Amino acid sequence: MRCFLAVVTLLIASPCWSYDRTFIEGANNNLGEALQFLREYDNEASSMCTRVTEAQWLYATNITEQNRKRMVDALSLQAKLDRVSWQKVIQFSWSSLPDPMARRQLQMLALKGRAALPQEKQNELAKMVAEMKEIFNRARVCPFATSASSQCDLSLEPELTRIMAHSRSYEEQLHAWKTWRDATGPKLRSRFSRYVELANEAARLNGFRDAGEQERAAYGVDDFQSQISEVWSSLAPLYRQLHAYVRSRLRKHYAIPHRLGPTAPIPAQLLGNMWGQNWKNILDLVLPYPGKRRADVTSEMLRQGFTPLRMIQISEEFFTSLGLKPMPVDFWHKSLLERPTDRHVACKASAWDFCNRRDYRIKQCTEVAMDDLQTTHHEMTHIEYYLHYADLPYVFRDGANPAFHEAVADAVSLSVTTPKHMHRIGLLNNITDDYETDINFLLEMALDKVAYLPFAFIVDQWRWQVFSEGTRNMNTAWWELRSYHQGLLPPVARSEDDFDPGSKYHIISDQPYIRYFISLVLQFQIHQALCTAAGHVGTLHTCDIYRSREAGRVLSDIMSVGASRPWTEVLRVATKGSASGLDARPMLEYFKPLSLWLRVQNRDERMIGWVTTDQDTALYEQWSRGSASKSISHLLSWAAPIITIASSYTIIR
Ligand code: X8Z
Ligand code: ZN
Repeated sequence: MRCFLAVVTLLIASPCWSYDRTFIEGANNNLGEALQFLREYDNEASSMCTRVTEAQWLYATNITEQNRKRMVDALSLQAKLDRVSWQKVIQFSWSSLPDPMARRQLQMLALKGRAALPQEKQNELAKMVAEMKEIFNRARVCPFATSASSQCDLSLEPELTRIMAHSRSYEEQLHAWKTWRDATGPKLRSRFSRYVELANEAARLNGFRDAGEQERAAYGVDDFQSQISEVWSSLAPLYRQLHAYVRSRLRKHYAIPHRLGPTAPIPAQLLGNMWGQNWKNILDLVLPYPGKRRADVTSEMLRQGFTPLRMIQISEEFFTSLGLKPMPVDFWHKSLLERPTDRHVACKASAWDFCNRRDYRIKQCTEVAMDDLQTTHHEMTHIEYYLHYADLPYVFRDGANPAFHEAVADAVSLSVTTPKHMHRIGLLNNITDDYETDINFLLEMALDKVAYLPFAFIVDQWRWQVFSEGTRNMNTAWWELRSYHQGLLPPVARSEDDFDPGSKYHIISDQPYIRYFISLVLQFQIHQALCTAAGHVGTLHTCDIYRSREAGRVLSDIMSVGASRPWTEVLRVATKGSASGLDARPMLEYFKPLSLWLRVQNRDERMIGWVTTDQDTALYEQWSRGSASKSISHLLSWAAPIITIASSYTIIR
């Protein structure tokens, strides 16, 4: 399923990938036997997937201890099948088989996951991750204002998330920020260190240098690190403009010159989100033209008597208008579209493929609201993807790379979010076509997408650094990246007794994160390709592909090949040859009007970027200056074009 419990799947996406490493493979080069194995694997893995997904669905839609046990049992059976299959795969001399599709499937299976670990270590790794998730999920903190009757029972969702989003009190946000880290990090640290050892051991048994290299191999490009760094370098100037503008607005709102100076990094708790990764919750503090607020589509939906079912039907009509597939029978019978009142469910929206070419479902506790309408379109894009690659072998039933599913779903959302689309589906009376409304719209989009770029970039930069260099000074390394790339600082002193990366679920639950960075950039490339196909004229941010059969064909071409082709080739076909790799330009084009506007707004700012002083770094730096500078030079090599080091200051322009 998408956007639920992520299954870690590591794929080598390109058969022409030529990284210099030793693959594990045997001597059997009998093609007939290989094809026979793949047929059997396809049946077994598909049935197992159906079984596991049913158990996961049951648990997610009725959270009981009994259902949890059933799910765990199913998952351990699946792990067993993976192990046995892996043992069979590596008997083949797969890299020399003459059939390219068989070769590709075997290669993907051979290099996937942690099946190379001996059983007891695999169990230990699974136990470590399960314990970390348990600690994370059970963490509770005390409220800010305590009284004799108050209980220390606030959890991340929904209470702390709400405080971070809606509180405008510096101290209350700081309290939520700090107590969440106190409740998670210290308990996770040693388990995380052991997890790193085991993940590395699995990767090495698979022929990789470490687990980071194994994760990067999923993208099948030789110079992956430098490609993503280059893309981030191209986008960083836009981020710094946004950062400078938001800092100036926060300085006005909070009036705390001693805590937030005109050239300083921003205290990390002020951005409306527990990790400062997405800033859309502070829109009210930074909206450029408050008199030109977006029309309230939600109230129009309520006025028209919308229901969750109607929202799903409208989403389906979006796809059929493109010439894509209607939802299948089981979808209508089995999806969960509203929060049930008789049982506890995991409400996070998700799209499910039961791996039997029949059963596809959405789970969403849908409220009648504009955001939820966008979510129904997003989740339904995942279902369209599943339907389009349904006839491929099991191994290929996935996105072209680990970011593609999200990128395609978000590309569709870029159309659906436009005021033009809301107008076309009868939810906006007229489109206000003026500059100020446009800038408001783009600023809101930037708080969601541009603000998120550096966080999405650094999570795995940090994790890969830990995988390759070890688990000493993990918290300092985290804050070096946070301050350097995001321009954020911890609001209180940190030490190596803290483990702030552990406050983020994806890190402790073993979920790769770079896919979110790739997806951010890729979605604008795909959006542009769809808009070109649709014959859109005008600025990219106003494009809505609704009712364009040509755009539908491009989407269908992307989705139908699943993971059977290298993603670079899929992109080349989608963009009619104009791109075959990650490219920042479409995202820059989308935000061009905002970028120009920000430059004007920021003209009197003392600095576009931030200076991290010795006093700032003393908040988190644990080691001597000598090793700190070693670490900085490591950073320099990732982002050389955007940084100048002057004495002990980091100046970013
Ligand atoms: O994890 C998620 C989704 C599941 S794919 C809820 N997201 C990332 C995050 O929360 O950090 C969506 C945005 C980025
Ligand atoms: Zn998604």
